[in-house]
Amino acid sequence: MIRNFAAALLLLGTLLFSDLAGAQTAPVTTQIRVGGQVIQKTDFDLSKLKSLPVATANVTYIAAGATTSHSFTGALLWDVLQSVGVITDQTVKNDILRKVVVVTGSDGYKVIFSLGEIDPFFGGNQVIVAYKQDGQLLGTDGVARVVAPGDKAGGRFVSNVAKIAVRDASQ
Ligand SMILES: Nc1nc2c(c(=O)[nH]1)N[C@H]1C(S)=C(S)[C@@H](COP(=O)(O)O)O[C@H]1N2
Ligand SMILES: [Mo]
Repeated sequence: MIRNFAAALLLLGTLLFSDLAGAQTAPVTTQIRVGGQVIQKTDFDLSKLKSLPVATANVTYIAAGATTSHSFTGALLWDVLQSVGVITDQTVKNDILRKVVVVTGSDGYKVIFSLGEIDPFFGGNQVIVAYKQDGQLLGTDGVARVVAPGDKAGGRFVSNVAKIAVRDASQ
């Protein structure tokens, strides 16, 4: 009887809080593993990110229903990927347009960008792997967060980026 009651309470709790399913606290990162379909799998720490050309953006976006504005400084996601070399098949027409990049936070949060949207010859979106927000290092948001200046909401602004992986999405 008591056990049934406990089970019912647990079920009720699960239903009430199911919109938080999967939400985790993110360990603070100090480096990003860049891998998948790249020539040279590489770990990027702050100094390695800083060695790439600097990109900045002032961005206004909606986070949890509130409009927020920040300036971000970092390296272009495209430049990070170029520095490790994206593997493409020269015999496949525009093979780069079949690729996506999976960005994973240290809490397991994941989002996708397509290479077509960040390739300067195609979408050219200035997606940034940002190590500064409003002129300061990110602190509890880790070594870097991703910033997608064209996005209206902050869902793809992954903080505590732990992994960036190139994948072929065409099969
Ligand atoms: N690692 C990680 N990054 C994340 C999230 C998350 O759950 N985990 N949530 C995203 C969502 S839904 C939003 S709206 C923004 C909010 O970021 P900010 O409040 O720091 O601007 O962070 C994004 N980055
Ligand atoms: Mo959000």
